[in-house]
Amino acid sequence: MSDTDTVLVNRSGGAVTITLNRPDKLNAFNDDMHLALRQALAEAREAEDARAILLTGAGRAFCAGQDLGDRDPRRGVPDLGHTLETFYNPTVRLIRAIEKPVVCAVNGVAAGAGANFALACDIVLAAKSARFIQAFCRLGLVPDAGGSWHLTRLLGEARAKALALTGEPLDAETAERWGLIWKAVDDEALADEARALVEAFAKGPTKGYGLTKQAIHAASTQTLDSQLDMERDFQRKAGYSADYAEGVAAFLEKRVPEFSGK
Ligand code: LHQ
Repeated sequence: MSDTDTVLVNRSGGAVTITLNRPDKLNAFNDDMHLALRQALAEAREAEDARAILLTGAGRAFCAGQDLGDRDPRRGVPDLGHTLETFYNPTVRLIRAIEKPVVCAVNGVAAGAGANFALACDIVLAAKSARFIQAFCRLGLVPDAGGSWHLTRLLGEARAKALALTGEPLDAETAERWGLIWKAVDDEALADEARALVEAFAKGPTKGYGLTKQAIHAASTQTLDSQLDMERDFQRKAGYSADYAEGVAAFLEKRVPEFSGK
């Protein structure tokens, strides 16, 4: 890890912290940062002893979306569909597919795809000074990185359209009130609160968390009937886990469970 790395990775016990690290550019994405983020996420997904992930940004911003200097039409018209297919979409799919909790600590402004990467995470905490900006409309673009999907599901069409068509910044406390994120936190408390949450997840029943994520993701497209079937199948799997045995034993023995994540 060096100061010039576009993404910093820190392991502490089962918690992996991934920090977007181009603070001079408000952590805007260049191609290198895309690939480094994807590699860090993929490694955290694969490592058995990595049990929870925290995504955050270095400096005063979380992420300003695409580095616009790298997709400047004055230097030749770029194929932005190719950019999404190559860089953005695989990472959004990966975040959603990780069978471990992914927490996002939005430490400052989150604009464009930066905002929408945050929304792809499982739990979003944001500093009260942070703002979410669907900046795409200012450039003649459409919300990407899953933004049109997450905004609509989380907020409904009225608010999703207003945010996307006006590009008006949404402050963290309103984002919490509207249900776009989990919690707005005092700026100076954000890092500690996010770390505590991820450390707690890293000691939790990882298999059960993974199945819970999958069930909730499926809920928006399934009927109640199919969802009940899925819950039955997932509960069967969870019931065979070592963590279920430990959870019940700990409850009955009136002690704190020691989950292995297995
Ligand atoms: C930046 C950026 C940036 C480069 C700040 N790029 N330098 C996908 C497919 C392919 C192409 C298109 O995009 C997409 C997805 C997207 O994400 S589209 C949306 C792209 N993002 C934006 O439009 C946001 C652009 N940034 C801003 O509007 C402002 O910087 C915000 C509101 C985020 C923050 O404003 P301030 O706090 O006033 O900071 P600032 O504007 O002064 O920025 C600080 C520096 O960061 C500055 O550089 P400088 O050398 O002058 O200090 C900016 O140029 C640079 N920066 N965002 N996206």
